[in-house]
Amino acid sequence: MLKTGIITKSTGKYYDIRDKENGDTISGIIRGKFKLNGLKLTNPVAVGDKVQYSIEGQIAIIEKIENRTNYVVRQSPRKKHFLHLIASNVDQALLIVTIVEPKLKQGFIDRFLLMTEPYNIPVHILFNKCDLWNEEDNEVFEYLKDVYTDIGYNVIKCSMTDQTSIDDIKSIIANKISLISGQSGVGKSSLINNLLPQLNLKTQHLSNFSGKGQHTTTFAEMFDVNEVTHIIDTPGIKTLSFNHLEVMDIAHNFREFFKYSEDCRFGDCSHRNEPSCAIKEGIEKGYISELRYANYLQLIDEIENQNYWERITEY
Ligand SMILES: Nc1nc2c(ncn2[C@@H]2O[C@H](COP(=O)(O)OP(=O)(O)OP(=O)(O)O)[C@@H](O)[C@H]2O)c(=O)[nH]1
Ligand SMILES: [Mg+2]
Ligand SMILES: [Zn+2]
Repeated sequence: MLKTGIITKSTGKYYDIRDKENGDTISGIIRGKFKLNGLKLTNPVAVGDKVQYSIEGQIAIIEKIENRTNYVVRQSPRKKHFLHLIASNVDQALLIVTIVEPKLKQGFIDRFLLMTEPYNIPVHILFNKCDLWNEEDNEVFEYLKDVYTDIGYNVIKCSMTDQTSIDDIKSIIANKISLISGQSGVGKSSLINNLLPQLNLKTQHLSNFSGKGQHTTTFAEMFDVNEVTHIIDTPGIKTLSFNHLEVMDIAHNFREFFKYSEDCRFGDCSHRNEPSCAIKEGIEKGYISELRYANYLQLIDEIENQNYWERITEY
């Protein structure tokens, strides 16, 4: 008889499974091979996965992964031809970014949104550490806030030193499973410590603020705020590449481009040099963000260069 449970922690080789019946947590491993859309995965099972398992001695053997309602997946940072699952079956994502300490990487938000868009996972973009902002930083925030609220994302500014911020976030996460993600050092674990002080998670040392330092959180883990509210802490993201995608995948997952693209002359318009392109028209008229467009161009160039390089080195 197989038991059922949910993955609450993934360390690469071992997985914590919380049993559905009794709520106990047991450590498990995977048997067999699992793929995702024909692509290899560095971690076949992710936090949030619902699994069936058997028990052999002290250890659980994961035999089956139940169908996912959604998942967030990235290209593996170490193995280019592998995918890495960040989490599965989430209700929403909290993308934590900073303007300073560490500096926001150009294009990072748009790259992140490429991972949540295929399943329409709602994203709240939290601009953290606003206690450190000067006037200029505030202007950057206001600018970015407009860019992302215009296309339907919830944008807030917050600080982990401010109780009102924490209360706002508490109401955002209530009764949901939330993925907490972002670059290293932005305050993901600090947020979770504020929500669940008893956890006392390790956070980055002040001297390490450059963002180039070590990642403090190294594994994804789900924590329970209460019985119906769960949050998933994840390791900081350094870079996001999308060489497993095609240009049209990118075009379709820039949500406002997709919306207006039905007015492009060509059905497969890449919005670059094609005539009568509704996206370029939208930029001229001001209803599509130039910043989003610049980041889009950068992404599709990257993909094309990569694919070209792979073709000519494949013999
Ligand atoms: N001034 C200020 N510092 C903050 C704020 N939030 C977090 N910090 C500090 O930023 C540093 C990094 O925070 P962490 O919570 O470790 O960041 P993280 O996103 O979990 O980092 P990784 O686990 O490496 O991905 C810590 O020293 C925190 O105390 C904030 O709102 N304001
Ligand atoms: Mg952390
Ligand atoms: Zn177009």
